[in-house]
Amino acid sequence: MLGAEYGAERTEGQVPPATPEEQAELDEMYARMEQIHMKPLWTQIGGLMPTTPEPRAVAHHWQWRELYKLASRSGELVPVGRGGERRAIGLANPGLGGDTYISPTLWCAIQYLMPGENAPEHRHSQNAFRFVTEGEGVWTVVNGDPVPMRRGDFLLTPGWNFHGHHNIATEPMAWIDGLDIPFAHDMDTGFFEYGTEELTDEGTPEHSRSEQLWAHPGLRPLSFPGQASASPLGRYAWEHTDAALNDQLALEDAGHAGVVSPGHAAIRYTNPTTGGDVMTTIRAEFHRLRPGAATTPVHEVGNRVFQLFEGSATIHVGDESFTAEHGDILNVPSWKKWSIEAGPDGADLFCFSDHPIFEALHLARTYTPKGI
Ligand code: 1HN
Repeated sequence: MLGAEYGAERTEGQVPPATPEEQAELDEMYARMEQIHMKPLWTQIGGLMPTTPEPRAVAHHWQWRELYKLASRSGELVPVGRGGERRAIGLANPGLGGDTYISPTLWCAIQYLMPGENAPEHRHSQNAFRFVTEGEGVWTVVNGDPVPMRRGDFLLTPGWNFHGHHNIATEPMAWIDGLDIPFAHDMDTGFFEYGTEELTDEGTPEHSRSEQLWAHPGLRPLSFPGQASASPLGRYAWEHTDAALNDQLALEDAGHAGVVSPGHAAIRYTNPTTGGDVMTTIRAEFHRLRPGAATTPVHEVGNRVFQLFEGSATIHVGDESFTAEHGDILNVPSWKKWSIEAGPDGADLFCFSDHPIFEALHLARTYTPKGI
């Protein structure tokens, strides 16, 4: 149906019926093509060039309760250290053939660090972030700068920055990691290097050096002019995200512009040197819905991943609906219509996507169905 709105429905090529003799010749030709690794277009064009995107990835819902239970079990059974590097357990989209890909471009994992544990330093060209679902007590050390990780914080490790983590608390801590590993892997662009086994700075400052420089609203240090392709800010503290969203809803209450749509406040995390996305391959946002409010349904090129942070929501993807609670993770494959309806206590959702890739390549499209 959506295809029709984009142009004429596709018609299959007419293949004239073959006599037994002709069929034998065709079979022989196709067999020879296969032998020397050729494949004709006319047998596959519908799959290669669908009218609108037909993702192999499916929408899938992972329950935080289950993820956490298994991450915690792996904390009892599997040490963290050099070689394995991280106690991170990736989410494998059931449509993607067993690869640890939540979408064709994105990796999403739950990571678990026990009290007193260190995840050793390394660096890779893949871009990475962390979002803290709950807890505190871990510092991630990025290029020697210890960055506190607390509930609701969004933290960056852009490609090729050394990073390791240490838990100084008396409790284990879990968070989610997002990386562009599938994109780097499938495009053969990945590089990796070990750093020190011990962290370069085991300090536990209240604010990272990157926040001291870059976390003052609208104010940039003159010592770092120009644009950086990745945000130099290592931590987007929850208090700022929360306040920004509350203020949008307060403006709505007072009858002023500010929300995306009725009852729907949202922010995008940005690179303070450009105002654009935090990293070249990953976009990150936070959405807050009032009780019962809903987002506008939309189709988009690219892949989104949501984590339900607080409250509850029904997430509609294509013809399916999923009920998400605290910590649950759900992905939206490219071009599947999606919308979110908040539960009775409202809904706070963290969201990341690969949209910057498609915007940079001028492949981005969105489509908002009419009459809804
Ligand atoms: C990585 O370095 C981290 O630094 C997390 O916490 C997940 C998944 C694959 C490869 C490297 C981290 C990762 C990762």
